[in-house]
Parts: sequence; structure tokens; C-alpha cells
Amino acid sequence: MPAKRPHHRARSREPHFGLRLGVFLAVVVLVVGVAFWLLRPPPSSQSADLTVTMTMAGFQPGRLTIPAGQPIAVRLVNPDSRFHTDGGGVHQFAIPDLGIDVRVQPESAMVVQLPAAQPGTYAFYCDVCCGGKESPTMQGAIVVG
Ligand SMILES: [Cu+2]
Repeated sequence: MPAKRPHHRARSREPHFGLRLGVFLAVVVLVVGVAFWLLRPPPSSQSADLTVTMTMAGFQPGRLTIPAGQPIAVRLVNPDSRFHTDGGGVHQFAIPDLGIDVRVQPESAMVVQLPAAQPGTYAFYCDVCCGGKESPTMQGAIVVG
């Protein structure tokens, strides 16, 4: 009758056991890391119907046309750096008649949901930089129709 071989003990005495464990742990860390990276919340990649870029030069485009009676998602992109002395690179997107008033931090983007609106022209502005909302550079309009 053959003697029972102590498998586990023999394995743990293998000279490369520590190396294998190290490789295994490295793979686990890599897989978990990739999983977290893939599952990270996308802060600026939300889908939007329109994109408005806001800089010290103004809003681009400064005039938007959207359909009446349906909500619209607008992606606001602020490529300005925080080293701007004028407002620290922050831009505002305010549409008083639609109850919208958000600020976009420097070198970032956000998606703002415009509510369904009646046909008409709705002014928007940034009051942070460039002399405030009276400055023609930081004004625009949304034409709902
Ligand atoms: Cu501004």
C-alpha cells in the first residue's frame, strides 16, 4: 500500500512558492485596480445635446437654438486655467428666466439640464469675470422655438 503523500507540505516547500504568491497578489491588485478604474464615475463624459465652451473671450456658441417643450442637456466646458486673475478662471452660466445658475470650475466641464421651456429668447450671462454681466463678452441667448 503506497504511503500517503503530503501534497500541501510538499508544495509549500517549493523554492518558488513565495515568487508565485507575489505574482498572484500582483495580478489581483492589477485586476482590482483596473475594475475600479473602469467603474469610476465619469465626471465630464455625461451625454449632452449641446456643448457650450466658456472662456474669457465669451461663450461659444453665444446663441443656441433649442426646441420648445422638451428638456435639453447642455455640456458646459471651461478650458480656462485657475491662474486667471479675473475670477480665478471660474465661469458662470446663469439663465434667470429658466432658474439656472451654475458655476463651472477652471479646466473642467459639467452637464446642466435645461427645463422644458416655452418659445422665446432667454438671455444667459457670466457675472464672474470680464466686468460682470453687463459686459457684452459674457452674454448669450437661448432661442427656444
Ligand atoms: Cu466668465
